Amino acid sequence: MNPELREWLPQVRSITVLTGAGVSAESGIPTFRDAQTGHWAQHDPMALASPEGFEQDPRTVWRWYQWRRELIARNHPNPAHTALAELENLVEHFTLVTQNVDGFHQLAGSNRVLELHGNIQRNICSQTRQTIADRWISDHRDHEPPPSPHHPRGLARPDVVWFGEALDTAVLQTAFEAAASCELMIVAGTSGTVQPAASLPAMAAENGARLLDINPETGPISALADWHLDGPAATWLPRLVDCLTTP
Ligand code: BJW
Repeated sequence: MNPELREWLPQVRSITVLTGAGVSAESGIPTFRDAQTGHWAQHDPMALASPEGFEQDPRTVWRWYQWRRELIARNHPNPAHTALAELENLVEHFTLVTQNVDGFHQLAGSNRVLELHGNIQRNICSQTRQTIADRWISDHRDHEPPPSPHHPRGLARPDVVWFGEALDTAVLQTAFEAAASCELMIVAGTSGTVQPAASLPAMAAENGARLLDINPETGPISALADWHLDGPAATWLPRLVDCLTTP
């Protein structure tokens, strides 16, 4: 690790972390844009992750999300998630912002997670966005997707943010504030291509934060970053925690 980073890290009092799909890659969850294994290598993003795609073919979209839910249920958080849960207790001001919908940060023990793109485990009505109880979904599981109890033309859909949909205003505002007020922003496992999440690192840098990018590839975030740690998040994040816990 860069000696300057190693020396500075213990003095940092305020860290905001932005995570993306790469953080769950070592849990066996595919990323979106990996050329070989990513979801978008096999599927058109607009067909599966947009309101228009759902309207056109709700069954295919529902089945894709059910497949992902089952994959998540069979897998577990990895050392990257665990390290971030530990980091929460080691820094005075700590905010974890994630684009991931898998809930692995919470499973690993992170207490406060800002989920920018929602959570795949919940279902909402496609017409009213009201939450649909799990019991209703399992009682209507022979329908793909189940109908909504809230609207005659509504269908159940995952409570995630699709392309063209607005992010939760309060969650996004809190994430912006955390980006604008931190001393260090750690960006791990994201391609930095999807807005508005991708604007958080630049906002942090503009407000004087230093940026640390953790990714086996280089991209727009590494170009902006003060440090790029080249490799998997599950390797580097535990090492960062070691810097704070090992004298
Ligand atoms: C590893 C690793 C390892 C691998 N360790 N790293 C401004 C400019 C241009 C476009 C727009 C703009 N503003 C809005 C847009 C449109 C659009 C957008 O950004 N499009 C771009 C793609 C061009 N944005 C939106 O539509 C957003 N909505 C919006 O802005 O609404 C405005 C509005 C306002 C008011 C009213 C109405 C509307 C919504 C975006 C929603 C994104 N949704 C998805 C699906 C979520 C649900 C689901 O999971 O199914 O979110 S798309 C997908 O991309 C998912 C992810 O969260 C997101 C980001 O992907 P991520 O996490 O970066 O993954 P990858 O695969 O891209 O990268 C993985 C990285 O990991 C790689 O770098 C690897 O190298 C690395 N890696 N292994 C560490 N072991």
